[in-house]
Amino acid sequence: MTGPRTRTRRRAAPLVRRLHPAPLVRRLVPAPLARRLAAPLVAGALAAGALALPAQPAQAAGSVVEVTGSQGDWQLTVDGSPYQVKGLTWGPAASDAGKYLPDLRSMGVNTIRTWGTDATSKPLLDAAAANDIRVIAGFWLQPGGGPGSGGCVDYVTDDGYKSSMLEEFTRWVDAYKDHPGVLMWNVGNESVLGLQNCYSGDALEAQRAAYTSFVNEVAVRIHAVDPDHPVTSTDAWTGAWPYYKENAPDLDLYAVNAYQDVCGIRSTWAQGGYTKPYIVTETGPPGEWEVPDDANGIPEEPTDQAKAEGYTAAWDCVTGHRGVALGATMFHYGTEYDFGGIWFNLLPAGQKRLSYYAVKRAYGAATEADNTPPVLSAMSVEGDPSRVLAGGELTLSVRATDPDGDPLSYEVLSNSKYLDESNELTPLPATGLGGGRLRVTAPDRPGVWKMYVKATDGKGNVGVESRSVRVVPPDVDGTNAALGAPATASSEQQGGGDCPCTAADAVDGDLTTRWASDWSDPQWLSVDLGARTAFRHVQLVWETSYATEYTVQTSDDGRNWRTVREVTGGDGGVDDLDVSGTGRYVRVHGTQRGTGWGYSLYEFGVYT
Ligand SMILES: [Ca+2]
Ligand SMILES: [Ca+2]
Repeated sequence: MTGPRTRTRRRAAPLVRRLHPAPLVRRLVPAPLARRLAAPLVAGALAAGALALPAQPAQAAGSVVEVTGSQGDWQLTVDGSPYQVKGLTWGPAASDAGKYLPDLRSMGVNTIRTWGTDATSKPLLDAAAANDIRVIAGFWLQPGGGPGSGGCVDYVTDDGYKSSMLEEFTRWVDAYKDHPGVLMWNVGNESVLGLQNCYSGDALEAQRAAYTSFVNEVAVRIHAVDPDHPVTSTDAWTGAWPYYKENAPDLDLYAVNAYQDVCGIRSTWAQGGYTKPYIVTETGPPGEWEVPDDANGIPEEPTDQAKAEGYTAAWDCVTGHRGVALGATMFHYGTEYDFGGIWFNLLPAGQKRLSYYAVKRAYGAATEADNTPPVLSAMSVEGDPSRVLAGGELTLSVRATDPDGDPLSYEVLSNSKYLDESNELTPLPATGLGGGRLRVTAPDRPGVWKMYVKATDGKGNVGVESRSVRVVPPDVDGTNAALGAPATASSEQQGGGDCPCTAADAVDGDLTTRWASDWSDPQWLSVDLGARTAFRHVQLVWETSYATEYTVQTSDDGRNWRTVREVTGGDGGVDDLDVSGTGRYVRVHGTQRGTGWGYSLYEFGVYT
């Protein structure tokens, strides 16, 4: 049995910590049977469309896309004309393509990138073609690189998986090869990197070789079905390229996702002795996995302005590698409005940010007439951001100006990713104090939170800044008689995550250690004060696994208990109880858990 998920922040190996939307895994994993049934229908529909061609010129035969030129002087051509990939990765549902693609076109975007291709891709390809945009159509292979991709494949021995993917991919290439929305095929995403989550040492090397050999096999098969579109394969860093160089000679070009390191690709390409050009399939400002930590020990998110400059700089480095870098699909035309969405999306919840306009400028579209977003600066937390009292008043301050003079509306949101890996943003009721000062009630759960201030201009634009605060339990007057006293419990979680989590861990005065019980009711934790002691306050600091119903009890012999307080409707966080009692033993007796896990207390204080 493993306990509640580890609360300590897990920082995986560099590059793995992608705030990926994992779009494919969610979108592209319908039940296998459904996919098999859908395939002939789509093929049939395409056949019918082909018969109706004269009446539908927009669905004319696909383009011929080629990588032409010679070493260091390559270009991509579409029907013979030079084509620089000015792209964005695509986040919304394919069914929303008609809504968003005209906007992408207005940004100067000519290309979008996806992570998977199947029957659901047709509306996206149709809308792309209608808007003179082309798609780098992805095919997903396990394990992938980002969280949520998951799965481990044995590329050395698992012929079943490989033949199934080969059949799957070529089926969709065959279905869409004549579609004018297709630019190229992209096989896999960050699996050379992702395999490190499954293997190590010589086995990892063998898997990486087998994976890139398989990618080559897919490329050969795609070329046989569709000679008119290039095939590439994305990985997470140029460290994957030696494997492709060795094992995937049939790729037409390389592809790499690079954020902070995007400007270093040029030199690694030159040093690697490669004989193929490349595209950058994800880039933008530095990610969560590559920024320095702030004073509270969590990754310091770049400001909106820094992010916007990040896109501009990335594009400059891509275009600076003339004749070799054939363009980029920057990350990310996404609308998710959450932790990852605020980090990377150009338009979270559909509201456009400085980075949206930076990309639009980079791609050569006119922005002079645009109404642009509020510019936030100098966000701060009043008081000590490393010591914010749980449930107390918290005042944030920010300077915001709107280039168009639009009146601004503010919102404050919180996120608990660094406590519990939640991606959600929770709005907090805020009182405007004037002068960019906003007062909210601090979260009740101790730990490091992110606080966001969002300013909207009523013209479809948004500015967002964030800072971290460390929430701590309120001080209690008096002496904590339980501190360091002998403690026992009905059960203790022995292992998993940050455990063992013993009874003593709840009275050690350390907010990073905790007691955790078995996952059943009732459970109790008892502290022996050594002698009959009168107390007047109890403070419980719950971990995520809290109690909704519990009692505080006293005893003189550790066997016969008197209830001095009954709590119902508990919501976790910090419970401060003014309660009078006397006894040698004091215990918390949980009768109803608030989660599917056990009971878990960081600290149990008994104050005299
Ligand atoms: Ca504005
Ligand atoms: Ca503790």
